[in-house]
Amino acid sequence: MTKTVRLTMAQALTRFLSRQMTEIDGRRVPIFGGVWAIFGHGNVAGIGEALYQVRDELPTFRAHNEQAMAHAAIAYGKASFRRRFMAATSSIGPGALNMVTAAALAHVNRLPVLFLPGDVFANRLPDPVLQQAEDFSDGTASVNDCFRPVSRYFDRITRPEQIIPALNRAMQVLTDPAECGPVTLSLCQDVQAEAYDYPESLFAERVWTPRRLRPDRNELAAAVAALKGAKKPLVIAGGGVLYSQASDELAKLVQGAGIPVCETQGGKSSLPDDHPLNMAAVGVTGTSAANRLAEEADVVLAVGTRLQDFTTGSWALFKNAGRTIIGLNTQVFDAGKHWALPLVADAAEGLAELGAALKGWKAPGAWTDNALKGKTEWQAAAAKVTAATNAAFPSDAQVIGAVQRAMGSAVTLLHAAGGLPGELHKLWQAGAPGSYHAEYGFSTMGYEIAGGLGVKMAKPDQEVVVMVGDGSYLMLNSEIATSVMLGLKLTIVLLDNRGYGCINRLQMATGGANFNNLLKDARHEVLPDVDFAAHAASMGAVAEKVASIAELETALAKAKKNDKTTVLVIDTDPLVSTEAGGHWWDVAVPEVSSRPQVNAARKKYEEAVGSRQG
Ligand SMILES: Cc1ncc(C[n+]2csc(CCOP(=O)(O)OP(=O)(O)O)c2C)c(N)n1
Ligand SMILES: [Mg+2]
Repeated sequence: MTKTVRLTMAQALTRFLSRQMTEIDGRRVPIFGGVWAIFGHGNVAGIGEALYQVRDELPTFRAHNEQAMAHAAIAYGKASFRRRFMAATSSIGPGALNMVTAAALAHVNRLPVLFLPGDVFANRLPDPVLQQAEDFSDGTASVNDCFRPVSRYFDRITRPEQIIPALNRAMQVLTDPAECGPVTLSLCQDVQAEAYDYPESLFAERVWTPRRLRPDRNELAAAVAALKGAKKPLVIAGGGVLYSQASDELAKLVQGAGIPVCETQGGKSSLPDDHPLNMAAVGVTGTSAANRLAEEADVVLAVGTRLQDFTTGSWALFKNAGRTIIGLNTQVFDAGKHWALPLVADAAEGLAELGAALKGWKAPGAWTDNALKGKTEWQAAAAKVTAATNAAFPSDAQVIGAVQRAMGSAVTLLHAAGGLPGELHKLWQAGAPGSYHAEYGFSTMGYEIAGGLGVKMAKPDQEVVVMVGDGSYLMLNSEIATSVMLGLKLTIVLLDNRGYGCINRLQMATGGANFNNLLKDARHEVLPDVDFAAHAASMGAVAEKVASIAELETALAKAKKNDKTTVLVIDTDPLVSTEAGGHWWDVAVPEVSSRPQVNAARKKYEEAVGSRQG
């Protein structure tokens, strides 16, 4: 007879989660770092009670906003190189839907997170319940169906025993490098509380280790042949290099063969910035060193990247008509993009096997020398724009320079939206793998602060520096209070340019009038003058408005020594961004307009689109 234990579905679920383990540096640790929860109707009585039962093995953390707590959970998974992750549970209705944007963020970025939103009654007897949306034609629909397109695996649990296969599938998706993404188990509230005789074996401790696919023999041979024939090879390092922890294999391959490397937003810090072959950022927010090579490259080895438009310059960056792209990726979908030669494999395994097969082969010396020269030129250009200044309204680049000088490269730097991602991608000098944390797949305003909290939970010994614009800060800042409450220190640098600076610049670049982006250009009776320092201080942070770059550096040095979340506010210039480097990006400009500036921008746009190489 199978031994069973009588538990509610919610109790079985939380007990199961608490028994899932992984190994980090030879040490067995729980694979779930904890559960973020905001309780309400639909989860307090079921999941809430069950989380209390396991609170010592599987800690629960309380947040202020469901989207933000999900950001923290996702950032935790990213900062852990997807080896560990978190869950997030909400009440039904608005609490659940607040997590949908975060689910999309995790989906786009291929990051593991387990969503446990409460759902309406499976038995439907009390319908319509508080917060239930009624569908006139579909009795099975609930608002949680919104999670379907933004989950890698979605399931609605309408009977307690369904959780058994659902948890099996959930763990497969969360731990598989190719499938990895958000899992949503939508938990009907009556079913959470229903008891079932679960097999005891369900709660046995399991240890999950990341799957490392080795390349197919034929695909490897084709990739090696392409690389051996290359005169101008280039590696693009994406986030997959970091998740696979493949930096050593990458360095070995490119050093052996003299191949320059450039990095996507997700892949930045695959090699340290000062590695001679690291040309740093590629694409729309790329360095001149990287982009010049990308234009000429005849074989592009794209490792662990989705090749999104910021990387490919909307597919106008690679100008060598005879180029071959090799897609080294665990996911077939990514490996074969744009007719790439697929090399389906784990990044570390794939790079190691390529390295072995290429042993003794070297890229033409002139190509490698040209790369090294380009890097030196770029470094000079970058030093110029990040140098200290006395300007009353410094540029983002000058603030980045100050943060870098004060904090060094050993911190983990985090950003997500606004003008900062482009500037940081170009200019931040990253150190160890994972020390540069960009959410630039979904570029979600409001990821920054809560994301920083998740990184700090994953790496408690690291200084976590969050750089954020005034717009993102105003959108979602409430987890500052949580960081103070949990004693998890963040250093937040807030750049106040009084509006949506980067979108204002994009508006101007597409011929638009200055309209509805900067506060001064938006309809107003009173021009807002938000006291960000007072606002942050009200949540318990140490907060200060600094008047100059020099003051910022002093304040950062002070912040390094204290152990409390610190918010430093600096006024910046909304109109300036770094001109060096960069590349065209496809943003559709109106075909007809009464504005001559739009017509001029359209003309330029058509020229750019016309020069795109399929
Ligand atoms: C949730 C969300 N809404 C809208 C956008 C579009 N968007 C991208 S950047 C941006 C402005 C960000 O303003 P701020 O944080 O002040 O940064 P700045 O552009 O001024 O550097 C907007 C509206 C987005 N990325 N995310
Ligand atoms: Mg702004």
